[in-house]
Amino acid sequence: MEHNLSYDRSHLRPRAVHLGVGAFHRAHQQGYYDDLARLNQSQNNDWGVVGINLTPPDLSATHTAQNGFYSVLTEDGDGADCRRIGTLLKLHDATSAASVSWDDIEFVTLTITEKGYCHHSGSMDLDVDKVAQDLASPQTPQTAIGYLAWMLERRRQAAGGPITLASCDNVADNGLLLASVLRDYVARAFPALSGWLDANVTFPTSMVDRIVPAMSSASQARLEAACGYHDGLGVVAEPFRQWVIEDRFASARPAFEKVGVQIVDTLAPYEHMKHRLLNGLQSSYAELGRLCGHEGSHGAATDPDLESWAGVFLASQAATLDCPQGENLSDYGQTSLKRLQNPTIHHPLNQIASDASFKLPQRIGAPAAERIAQGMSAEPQAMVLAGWAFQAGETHPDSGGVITMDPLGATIAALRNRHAGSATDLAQAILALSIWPERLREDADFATCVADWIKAFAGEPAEACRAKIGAFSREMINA
Ligand code: NAI
Ligand code: CS2
Repeated sequence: MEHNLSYDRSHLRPRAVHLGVGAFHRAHQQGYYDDLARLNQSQNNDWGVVGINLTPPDLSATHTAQNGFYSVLTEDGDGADCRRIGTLLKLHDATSAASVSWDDIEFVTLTITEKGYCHHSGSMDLDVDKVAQDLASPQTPQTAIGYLAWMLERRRQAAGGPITLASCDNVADNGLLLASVLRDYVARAFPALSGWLDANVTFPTSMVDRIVPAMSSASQARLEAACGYHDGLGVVAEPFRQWVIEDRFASARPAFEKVGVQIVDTLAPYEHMKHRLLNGLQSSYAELGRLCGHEGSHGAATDPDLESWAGVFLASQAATLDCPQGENLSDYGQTSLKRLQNPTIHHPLNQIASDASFKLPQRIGAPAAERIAQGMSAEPQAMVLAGWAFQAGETHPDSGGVITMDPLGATIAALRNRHAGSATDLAQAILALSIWPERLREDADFATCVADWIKAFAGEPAEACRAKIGAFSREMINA
């Protein structure tokens, strides 16, 4: 186990900002900065990060109390490794975020969750209260977009230099989305900033990957047993990690390629592969695995019926993908399943099902629409949406107290109640939602398929749902 830093933190400078210092950022991107700091310091590896959390929980006091250090425990069935991280130089909450100096900041990353972009089809969602409040007083912003706009406006006024903003959230075309929402907000709040933004800011898309479940009392205990001290910022994650960024930097950037980050010209194939295979499988387990009585992805992924399901689902999704350079889609799918079978990572299906209305469109809806457009069956995707139709809006905690939250949850629950007597009406109502690709909303056969699976699952105990999914999967495999 490694407990000590092998570098002198006084060499690090605040050159990067990260918005949304949740479990994921602490376990993933900080590891790459930390790897860089561990390289020979004569190579000017002086990148340190200032973290900003605009929403609770406020971790800044804990960060200060721990002198800015925390640990990441990575584990799987083969072993564990405890890494101490020292590159998160400072952590701010909403009360001090506006006081952060961006003068030396050249690279900004975000993991603010799917709904943190407060958007509707790439424009600001003006129905969100905080958006309206930010537009009314843009110099005291509460949203992430409002905050970024205010910081950039101050940079413009101070004749500051170009800067790169990289969304790292699991949303489709995350760089394009960030650019589009920010431009829309800036045009309304700081019109004079629009031209500066176009000339000085780039928005590379990126794909980030490491399974980092929310901390539980059990993972906290394992972390502290392995690392040897109480750690209020520590996280437990799987060993696997990947970060691919589009090569569109407006300013200096960390030499990430030295520590395994892939800098590529075209990001979409990597993003689609991850969203549709790994994330798609996770979401399929969240919707179907819970119907089969499972609470965590490990239980679902090691259930023989759902393991058969994985083979069918992954092949169906892979048929919609262009293989990124250096990857093999079949191997990627198998590795994804194996990662979910990691016995030490307890990822609650209720957590994965959270915000499903933001996740399923790119994970399930887009590949389903593409399969239909190419004349292929989209039955595996219809099964996932049938499972979602049953459970969206349910807020019963699992045995660990984890509940599912989704901004559209109440809407889906209301549709379910209204159409309780008709699977056909329920399927049509959920598919009419604007979150789905047009092709999917218009396809009567797909709606019938979703309705058939709603009927197949309705009122059935977990054992029967599992048997039906297993039988379907074996039939597909043998076909
Ligand atoms: P978390 O719950 O530990 O942290 C969420 C972070 O987002 C917090 O820092 C919070 O301040 C910020 N946030 C939440 N709502 C916000 C809002 N409305 N405006 C501004 N900031 C907001 O979650 P975690 O694990 O850090 O994941 C965050 C995101 O990272 C995910 O939604 C996903 O897009 C991405 N991600 C997560 C992975 C994981 O395995 N946990 C893996 C790959 C990507
Ligand atoms: C998960 C992801 O909660 C979820 O939606 O599917 O957070 C997943 O664990 C990561 O994308 C893995 O990189």
